Amino acid sequence: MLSVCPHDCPSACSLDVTVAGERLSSVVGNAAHPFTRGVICGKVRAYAERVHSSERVLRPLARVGPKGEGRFEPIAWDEAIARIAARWRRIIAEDGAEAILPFSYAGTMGRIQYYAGHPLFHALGASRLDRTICVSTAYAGWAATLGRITGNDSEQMVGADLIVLWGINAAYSSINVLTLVKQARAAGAHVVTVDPYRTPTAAIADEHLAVRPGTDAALALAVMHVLIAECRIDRDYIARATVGFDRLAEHVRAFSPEWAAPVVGIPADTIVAFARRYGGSPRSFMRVRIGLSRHDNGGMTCRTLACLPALTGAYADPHGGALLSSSDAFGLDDRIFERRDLLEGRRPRVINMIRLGRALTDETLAPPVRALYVYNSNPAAVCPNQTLVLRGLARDDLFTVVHEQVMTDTARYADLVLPATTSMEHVDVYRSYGHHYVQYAGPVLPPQGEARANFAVFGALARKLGVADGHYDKSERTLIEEYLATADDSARAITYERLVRERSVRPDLPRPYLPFANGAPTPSGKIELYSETLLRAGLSPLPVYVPLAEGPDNRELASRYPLQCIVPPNRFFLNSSFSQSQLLRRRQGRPTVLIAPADAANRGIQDGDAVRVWNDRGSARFHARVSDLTRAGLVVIEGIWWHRFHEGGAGVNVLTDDRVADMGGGPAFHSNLVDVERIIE
Ligand SMILES: Nc1nc2c(c(=O)[nH]1)N[C@H]1C(S)=C(S)[C@@H](COP(=O)(O)OP(=O)(O)OC[C@H]3O[C@@H](n4cnc5c(=O)[nH]c(N)nc54)[C@H](O)[C@@H]3O)O[C@H]1N2
Ligand SMILES: Nc1nc2c(c(=O)[nH]1)N[C@H]1C(S)=C(S)[C@@H](COP(=O)(O)OP(=O)(O)OC[C@H]3O[C@@H](n4cnc5c(=O)[nH]c(N)nc54)[C@H](O)[C@@H]3O)O[C@H]1N2
Ligand SMILES: [Mo]
Repeated sequence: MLSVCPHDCPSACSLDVTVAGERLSSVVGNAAHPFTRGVICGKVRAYAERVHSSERVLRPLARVGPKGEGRFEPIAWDEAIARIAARWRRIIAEDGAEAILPFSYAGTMGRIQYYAGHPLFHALGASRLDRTICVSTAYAGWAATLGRITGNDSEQMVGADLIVLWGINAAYSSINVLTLVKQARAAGAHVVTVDPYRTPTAAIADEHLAVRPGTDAALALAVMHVLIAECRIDRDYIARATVGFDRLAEHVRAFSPEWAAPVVGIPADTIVAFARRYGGSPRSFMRVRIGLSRHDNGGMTCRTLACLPALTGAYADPHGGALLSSSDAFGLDDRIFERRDLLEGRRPRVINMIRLGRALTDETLAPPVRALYVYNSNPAAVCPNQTLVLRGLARDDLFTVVHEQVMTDTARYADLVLPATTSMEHVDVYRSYGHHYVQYAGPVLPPQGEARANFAVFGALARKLGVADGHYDKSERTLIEEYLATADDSARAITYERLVRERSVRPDLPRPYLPFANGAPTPSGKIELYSETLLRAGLSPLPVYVPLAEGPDNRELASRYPLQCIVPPNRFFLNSSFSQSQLLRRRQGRPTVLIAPADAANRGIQDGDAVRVWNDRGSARFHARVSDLTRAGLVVIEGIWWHRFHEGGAGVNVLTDDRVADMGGGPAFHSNLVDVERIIE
């Protein structure tokens, strides 16, 4: 039977699943799917263990012990719904609906279950959550240059002369990109990765540019300097598709490879060689991911990178260009799920999700957050400034409901835990941010225990509270039909019948897909090398490199915390999902910090030693992996372990800050200064 991987990953793989009796017995990649091509990650191959996990929440639970301890007793669904409705009614009467805060992200990418709560919370007038934790900063930067979140189709990289994997560890986080890269390489492409440490993706590339974190814009400016100085540019394309070239050309004269070398941490002649190779052919495909945007300067960095293919005309080449995300490649309107109309003109306050800890602990906030409803997310583990998040979640006067598949760190702080179905047990429609296929998946298993889908639970709450119930009376079929009815010309071919029959349908997009061949949907209609919009927002209208607020240029802080620390994904977890799996925890090993031999030697640390990593925000325990995969001055902590499985009980995000990056309200997860010491026991 076919299904779809629901997780927050650009691959949105088509799955071939086998069910034996009432149990999922195997999950493999759908060999017939043109993008998945039978290849899926190790996490999802182990999906049976997730669906039938001993950590599954199977009944509604009410807390009996202190918050965080995880002692609960079962209650009936009706009782749970009645308790929530009664408590919310009281809070609304006393403090208004803004005292209720929903908290969710992309635990599932399925459109129905992702947006299930929005209509209810809008109708109540609850606080709105600004869902910034992942892509907002990158997308804001990309849009500043290109106006729209799309790019050349990743399948087009096969045939490229050069592939630049910029801030993407595809071997861990989007395995299908690697399939394409390997194919392109076999056909002659030279592959360069740009990443602060030697990831498994860098290890298979022809070349690895080990940039210092947060300095990609400096590298890109120096590349532009060389391209323009040596006339390796496409003047026709620039004239037809861009604005601001003359100002950019004047501006980048100052940013020579010699200027960039000490900033970026790679030699000037390497930068020159890279620029020449990049400018040697418009057949250069840049696959950019979010890693490089998770810094104070992340929006400007993405905006700067998006300018590069415009100089060489690569955007118009059938095998060139750039892709950050394909999420707006065609029009299907999420607003039919989100139902902003139910706000009826009200404008409840907006709370940035990366500042959850502050929202829960700020005593001046009026009204205070008195009720939190968490679904599709595990904020106790994934939010920055974890110490503050946990302090907030531990508040005795906070009424917390967590709707979950598994007993996460966050669920342990709940007053009520509600059991959620997995994608194997409910219906949804999926689109991807890495490819162009729209997919449908229905249940292959009955709901486990008393689990219910998000849409059903919000429907029960809406009926009990007497708001927005009309929306929740719709069937999944009606919702999907309404969604497909919003299609633009290219997506019109996707009908409900076709989607259910074929499971995966590609909209009628041209091949090759070249959205920026002649310009871009910005205010000027062109690719904006110079941006009036950024100028009006108080930012530089031209691409610039801004040193990190928390980086080596912050001399005072760097004297106390001499190591930069980035915190990218690991191979076997997806954010904090799959940390519940004994099998995948075993494969992953243990919470680890990668440290260069020189930094380890200075601190008397040997491979495998227990170490403490700390800064002013907090301290957590890891085991050291001493290796030249990283460079002196940079430590790397991959992945997010549940606290329960983390020695010392604190996770990686005690080290990260809730500072907001330059654009889009997103976090600076990778801009951290820390120190490391051996734990002597
Ligand atoms: N296995 C696994 N897969 C995942 C996830 C996971 O947690 N685990 N998470 C999923 C989610 S939610 C997302 S958003 C996506 C993608 O999430 P991303 O965070 O974009 O992850 P990666 O594609 O691994 O790319 C991150 C890479 O960027 C690098 N990086 C960090 N700072 C810089 C910098 O300043 N410059 C440059 N050039 N590189 C930098 C990191 O070292 C890392 O190798 O992955 C999804 N897939
Ligand atoms: N240190 C560090 N922190 C990070 C990152 C990083 O790279 N490093 N990456 C950040 C990024 S990119 C992101 S996107 C965030 C992600 O943060 P989250 O969105 O919180 O992601 P997950 O940890 O995968 O947690 C999702 C939860 O949703 C639950 N879930 C799945 N499907 C359903 C459903 O249908 N219904 C309900 N009710 N629940 C469901 C899962 O069981 C899981 O516990 O984390 C961020 N945090
Ligand atoms: Mo993400």
